[in-house]
Amino acid sequence: MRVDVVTIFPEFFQVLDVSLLGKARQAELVETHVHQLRDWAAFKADGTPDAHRTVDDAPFGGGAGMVMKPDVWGKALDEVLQPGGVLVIPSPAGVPFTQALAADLSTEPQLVFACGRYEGIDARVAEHYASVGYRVLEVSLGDYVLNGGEVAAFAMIEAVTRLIPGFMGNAESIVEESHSDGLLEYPSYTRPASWRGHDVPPVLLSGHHGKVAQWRREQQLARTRERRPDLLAADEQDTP
Ligand code: 6GU
Repeated sequence: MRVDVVTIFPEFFQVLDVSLLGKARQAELVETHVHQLRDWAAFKADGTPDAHRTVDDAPFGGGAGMVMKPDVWGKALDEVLQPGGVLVIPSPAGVPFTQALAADLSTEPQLVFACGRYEGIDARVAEHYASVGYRVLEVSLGDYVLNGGEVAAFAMIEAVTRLIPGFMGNAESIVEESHSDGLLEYPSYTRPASWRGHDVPPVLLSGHHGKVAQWRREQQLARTRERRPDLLAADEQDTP
């Protein structure tokens, strides 16, 4: 997989080298390319030089904040998007980013993250690339507001690239983790068996694999019902 990021803060993505993603890159399962959006803002739409390399402008219709200019994004994405590439636009107004979407994106040949700041990117950018045949997704991490798409893109890149087949050493640790089966993960313990007066649940020391598996399933259900009742099917919710 090839991952491209277009941003006015490319330095932010230097961390990509040292995160989990470093392993996938070493195994040559993913290549990352980070681009400075302002490199496509050296000239204004009329062809005259723009010493300020302006990427934003006031919103039509009025209101607070600035909107990122479609002409600058168009020049950038025309160069960066490859045939078959997917355009991902992090936005608090997007569809929810889920484990299922991460798994879906992990099989795409190219992901291009268009990181907007301010009040977002002119809406015609998403419209245009969808109209010429690209898969375009506006995606949100959750119901809270970040200053820009960079932190969200970073989280999505990590969630997607760790699912690329061959990335993780232990395939089971992906199968068992939270959300892959729609439930939260069970609690985990290691030595010592007693710590500051808190004991590891005795069933985990019993050596009885069947009882351990049953206990873990019960813990998953109890945790999910307590913390994330929205993840349970309607007929499982609010059961005493
Ligand atoms: Cl994807 N972007 C921004 N700016 N804020 C967010 C978000 C994305 N997801 C949650 N909050």
